[in-house]
Amino acid sequence: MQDHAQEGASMDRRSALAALGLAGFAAAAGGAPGLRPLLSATDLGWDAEKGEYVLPPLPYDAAALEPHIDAETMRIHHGKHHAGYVAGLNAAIARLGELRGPKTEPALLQHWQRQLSFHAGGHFNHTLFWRGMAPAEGGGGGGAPTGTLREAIDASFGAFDAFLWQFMQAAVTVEASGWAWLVLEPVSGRLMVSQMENQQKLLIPGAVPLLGVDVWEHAYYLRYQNRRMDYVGAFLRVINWPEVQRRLDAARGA
Ligand code: MN3
Repeated sequence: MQDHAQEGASMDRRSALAALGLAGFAAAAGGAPGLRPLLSATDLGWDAEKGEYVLPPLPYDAAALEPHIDAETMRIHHGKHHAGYVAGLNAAIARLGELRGPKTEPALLQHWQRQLSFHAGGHFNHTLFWRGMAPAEGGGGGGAPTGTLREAIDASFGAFDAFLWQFMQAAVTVEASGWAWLVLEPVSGRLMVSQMENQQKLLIPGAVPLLGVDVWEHAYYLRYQNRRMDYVGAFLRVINWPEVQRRLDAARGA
């Protein structure tokens, strides 16, 4: 009876996924729906031989986003903070590998599962973040989106300005540390703005992250101190809209 119920639930889930066209998508993503079409294993620094991640280099010089994002912040943010998430992710993967078995202390498992979630979020978010920016004034960053991305923004928010307002408000009002994201909600196909607390909480499950701004204080405090709004305004000047368009195309399977 119980087996039958479980089988039924499993079939329902499969049918639901198939109906949403997500079954192949989720399988291809290897349990990380929404991410794999956007970043390759190489982009993420995955070393299959060692079975661990290596911090990927910045896609540009640390000073490339000056004066909007300063070089010192970029160096510390990438070389210390992002590196810390990579190290934490590798440690969590290794520890969980050692903790397999029925006699593992549940609280210890829970600790490392939480570490995995937090540090995987930190690594993936930052990898998307660096590539989501480009130098302003002729370097590809800033301006406004065009093409099908602009059409999707207009259709989902009414106008580009309305999107910008929602995105900035989401970024400025995150409590303590977190992110604001523009995401593709895969079932409705709509673009939405979502907040994230820490590195992993609140984001819509399955949503495809198209553009994120890091509003942890480590992302802006050296240059902007407590003026998060000024930092978010500076971020808008270096958004790599062609990369956001590429992510939207990848997410849609274009
Ligand atoms: Mn950060």
